[in-house]
Amino acid sequence: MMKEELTLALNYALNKGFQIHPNAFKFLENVDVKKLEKIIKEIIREKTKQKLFQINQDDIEIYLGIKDDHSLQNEHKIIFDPTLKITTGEGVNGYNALFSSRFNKLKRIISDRPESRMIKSIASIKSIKSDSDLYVCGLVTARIIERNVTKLILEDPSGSLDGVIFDPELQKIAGTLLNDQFIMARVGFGKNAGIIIKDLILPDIPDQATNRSETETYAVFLSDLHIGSKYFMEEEFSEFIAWLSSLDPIAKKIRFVLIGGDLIDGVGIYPNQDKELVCQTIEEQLQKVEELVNKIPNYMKIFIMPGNHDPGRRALPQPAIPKKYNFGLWEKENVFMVGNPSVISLNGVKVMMFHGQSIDDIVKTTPGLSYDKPTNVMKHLLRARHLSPIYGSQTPIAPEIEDFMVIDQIPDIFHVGHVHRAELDIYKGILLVNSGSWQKQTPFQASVGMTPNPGIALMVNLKTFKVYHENYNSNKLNNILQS
Ligand code: D5M
Ligand code: FE
Ligand code: ZN
Repeated sequence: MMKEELTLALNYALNKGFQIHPNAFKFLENVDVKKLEKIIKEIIREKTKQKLFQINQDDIEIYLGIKDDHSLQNEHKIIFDPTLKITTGEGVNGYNALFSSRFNKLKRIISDRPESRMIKSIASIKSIKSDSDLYVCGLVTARIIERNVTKLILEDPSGSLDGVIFDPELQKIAGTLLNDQFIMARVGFGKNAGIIIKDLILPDIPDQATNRSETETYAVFLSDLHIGSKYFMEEEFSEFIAWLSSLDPIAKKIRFVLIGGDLIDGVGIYPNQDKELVCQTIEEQLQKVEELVNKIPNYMKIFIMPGNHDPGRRALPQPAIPKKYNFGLWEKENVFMVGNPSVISLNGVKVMMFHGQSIDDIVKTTPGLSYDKPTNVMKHLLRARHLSPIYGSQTPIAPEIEDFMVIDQIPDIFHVGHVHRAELDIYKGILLVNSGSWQKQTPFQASVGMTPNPGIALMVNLKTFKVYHENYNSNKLNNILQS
C-alpha cells in the first residue's frame, strides 16, 4: 500500500499538470515522508519556471544534495596557506628577518614601475648629493608633524633617512601612511643639505584584468559566526544553512562556502567572557560548528579559516584551526581547513581571505578611515600591498623569516571579516567583500558605538561577479553597497 503522504504528493503533481517518472517515484518511496510535500512543491515551482513538466529522479537527487549538477564547474586550488610554512624565528633576529623580507618582497613588487630603475639605497644618496631628484624606498618608521611640515623617517637595509614634506597635498598623503608600511619616495636636496620628499609612491595594484569562472557557479562568503556566544544568531544562521539546500535558483548554483574566521567565540578572549557564553569550552563550541557545517550539502566545498577568537596561534599568520580540537571537520572530504591569510582559486577566480584583525589598528591611527566603511580600509591594505603593516600595536605579528602578510598575489576577490559589517566595493577590478557576522551587537560593541549589520549572507556569481544577498536580520534596513 502506498503511503498517504506519497499519494497526496503525487496528486498534487498531477493536478499541476506534472508527470512523475517511475524511477523518481520509486526514489520518493524511500524519502522521509515529512519532507515529501515540501520537496514536490519546490521542484514543481522551479520546473514550472523552466516549462518542464516531468519530475525525474535527477531532480530529486539534485534537490536533496545527493547528486551534483555537473554543468557547474567546482574546481578549487589552495594557492597559499601559511599552515605548514610558519617557522617562527626567535626574538630580535626573527623580527629583523621579517622586516627585511617585507622590504625585499615589496621592493620587487614596486620594481614593475618605471621610476624604480632610479632607486638608490638610502646610504648611497647621502654621498651622492645630486642636483636632480632621486628615488629611495623604505619602511616608514616614524612620522612627525610639526607646525606646517611633516617629517618622515624611512628605513631600508642600508640605513635611515629623515625627509621633510612641505607640500600640503603630499602631507595629507603622508598622514595616511601606516607605521612600518613600505613606500617609495622621490627626494631632492634642500639648500642646507636637508632631504626634501617631493613625491610618495605606493606599491598599489596595477590596472589589470580579473579572472572569471566559465560557469555561473556561486560562492558564499561568511565570517564571524561566534558560535558559543549568547549573541550568536543560531536561529537565523540555521535558517540560512537550510536555504542552502533549498531549490532557490541561486542556492542551487552554490558550490563553494568560505568562512573567514571567528567561527567560535572562544574562551578567555576578553575579560569576563564566560558570562556571555552559552558553551563554556572550545571543544563544545567547535562541536556545534561541526553540527552546523554538517548540514551544508556535501557537494559544496567549504573553506574554513581561523580568526582571533578561534584556537591555534594568536599571532599572524595563523595556522588552520588545529586538528586536535575538531577531528570531524578535518576529516570531511568537502571541508578544507586553511590558515589566515590564505589564497584559494575557485574555478580560476583568485580569492584572498584574511580575517582582518589589522583593521583595528588602522582605523585608530588613520584619518578618514572608520569601522563603518571596512572596504575603505581594505583598499588601504591593497595600496600598501600588505595585510597588517603596523607592528607593535594590538594585532600580534609573529617573527616569521618570510613576511607572509605581503600581498604578493593580486586577488580577484578580497574577502575580509572581523568588523561585523557586511559591505561590498570594487577596487581596480578586485571585488571587496566584507562578510559581516552572525552575532548580534555585543555589550562591548554597543559601549564603543559599533553598529554591526549581522545576519547577511553574501553570494558571488563567479562568472559575472554580481552579488546576491540573503538577509536574515529582522531589522532589514541595511545598506551593504557603498554608494
Ligand atoms: O571583533 C569584532 C569587532 O569589535 C572588531 O571590529 C574589533 C572590535 N573589537 C573587539 N574587541 C575590541 C577591543 N578590545 N578594542 C577595540 N575594538 C575591539 P571580534 O574579533 O569579533 O571580537
Ligand atoms: Fe568577530
Ligand atoms: Zn574577529
